[in-house]
Amino acid sequence: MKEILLAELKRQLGRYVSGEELSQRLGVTRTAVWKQIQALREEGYGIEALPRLGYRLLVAPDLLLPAEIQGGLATSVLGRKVYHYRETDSTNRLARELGSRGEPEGTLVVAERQQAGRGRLDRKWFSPAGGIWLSLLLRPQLFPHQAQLLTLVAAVAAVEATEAVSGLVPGIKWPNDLLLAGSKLAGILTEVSAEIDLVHYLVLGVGVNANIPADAFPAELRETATSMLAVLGQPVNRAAWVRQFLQYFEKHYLVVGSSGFDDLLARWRRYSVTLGHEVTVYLPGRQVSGTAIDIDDHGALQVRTEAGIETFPAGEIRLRDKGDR
Ligand code: BT5
Repeated sequence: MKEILLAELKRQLGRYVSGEELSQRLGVTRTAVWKQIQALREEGYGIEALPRLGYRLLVAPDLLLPAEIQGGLATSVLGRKVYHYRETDSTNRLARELGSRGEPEGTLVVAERQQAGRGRLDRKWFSPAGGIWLSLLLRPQLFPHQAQLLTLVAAVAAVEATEAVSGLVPGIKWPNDLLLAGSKLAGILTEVSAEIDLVHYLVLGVGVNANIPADAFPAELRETATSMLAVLGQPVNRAAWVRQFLQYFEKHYLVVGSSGFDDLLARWRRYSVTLGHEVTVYLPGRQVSGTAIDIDDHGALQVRTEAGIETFPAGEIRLRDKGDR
């Protein structure tokens, strides 16, 4: 009901809507309307209330609140349930907890900041206010070795969402980085709970430097990280980014489920800044250099080295001819 009330106030943005009209539209008492107005105010919505005139929405908070994400969201499964935190340790950790408790596919966890945001191999992920820190709970019908492919789905959907809200088209560096002019805009962390031949659930964590000023990055990231704000000079609508991401992701997820990964892999190749380039692949105990030639049907990277073609299902790469740091 709060969502409908908010939608109504937004539809009539800047105008007064009487308590009577709202109570009729929502089919509840005027006291119930007042209670929901109070709840919205507590979330940070600026709502004026005047006797005889009614209610008027003045400002919506710049937060990733469920009502902001779900208003106009055109998905059937993803993001139908949203958990929002002003601050948490890690949205991936929370989503894993929800996964083990049996929460449904598509459940979304978003946070304004994370105190213990994580990258791969337990690396730290810098997660201040202004970014988009989200985790999506999925229950795909896939074998565990196919989970990597969903990282590629997320990367493609993140590029498309970024283009939709900012006009910027990041490149994808295999397997999980989005780059703008060579600097890292976003990263993806996929975690799987599985047995040998069965995925119980999968958590897809995406971190995007949306509205983070360039000088807010700590010294060790200043040379390698970037944000949409830093490139555009103006902030983007973060809730709109999340909505676009969920919509693109769901679209690809459904196609993948019914017809396989061919279309998705073709899109990934189009956005790739890895294929065709000289790379060094870092593996435990050794490193291999060569030309990245393609990704295979499982999302593994194929590299032509002096010894022939080698395939890497996972790993860390450096783009040598792009001055990658
Ligand atoms: C990643 O790891 O790129 C995956 C990042 C996933 C973060 C999301 S946020 C929501 C969800 N909840 C979580 O706890 N995590 C996920 P990796 O490829 O390992 O890259 C990590 C490296 O990127 C670090 O060692 C730093 O060098 C760098 N880094 C850290 N924070 C960054 C930032 N905000 N922007 C760009 N680079 C960053």
